[in-house]
Amino acid sequence: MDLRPHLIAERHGVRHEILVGDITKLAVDVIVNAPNTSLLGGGGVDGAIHRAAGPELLEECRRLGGCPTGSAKMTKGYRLPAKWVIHTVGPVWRGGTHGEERLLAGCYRTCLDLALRSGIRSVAFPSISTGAYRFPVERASRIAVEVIRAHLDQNPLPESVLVVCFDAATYETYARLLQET
Ligand code: AR6
Repeated sequence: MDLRPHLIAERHGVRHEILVGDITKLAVDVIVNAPNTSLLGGGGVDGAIHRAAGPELLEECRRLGGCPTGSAKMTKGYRLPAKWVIHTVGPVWRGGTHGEERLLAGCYRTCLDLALRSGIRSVAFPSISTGAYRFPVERASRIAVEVIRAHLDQNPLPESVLVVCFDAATYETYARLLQET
């Protein structure tokens, strides 16, 4: 399999890419977390981010009072190489008839707007909702790419946007989509 980064968009000579890896290792301004509405920790990417950031992250999350699905809140990155974490709660997939697509688009849009307002230059997203929340990766990847491209077309920040896939199947789905569009 070809695991090289794939292009989502290019603006002012900067490539916005999809790549394979562990988001907790990236030294970007912001990594995005995919927690549940309590923001008090869990498995998947959420568990990995809390383990790498250390217990101070959970302490700050406790003070945030949760977060509604489709919305986002920002904390410090503590022991992570990333300076900040944006926590956004993706929808649980319930067959597609409960506003899941609109809510997932809302996650990407809210994170990018928050990054813009905070002067953030580089952001890395995981594939939100496509793990424990079972959102089909193909639909989720279309939504992610559409919202990211629309934001990049209209706004100066963030300058760099990455989508980090943890497993080969997710990466291959994104790569296929990006070859078609
Ligand atoms: N780096 C990048 N991506 C990762 C990493 C990592 N270190 N670890 C996992 N992924 P999930 P969700 C991928 O389940 O579906 C939690 O318990 C993973 O392979 O983390 O939004 C929360 O507390 C998948 O492709 O998030 C919530 O209760 C993607 O991240 C619930 O799960 C998302 O999978 C949220 O479920």
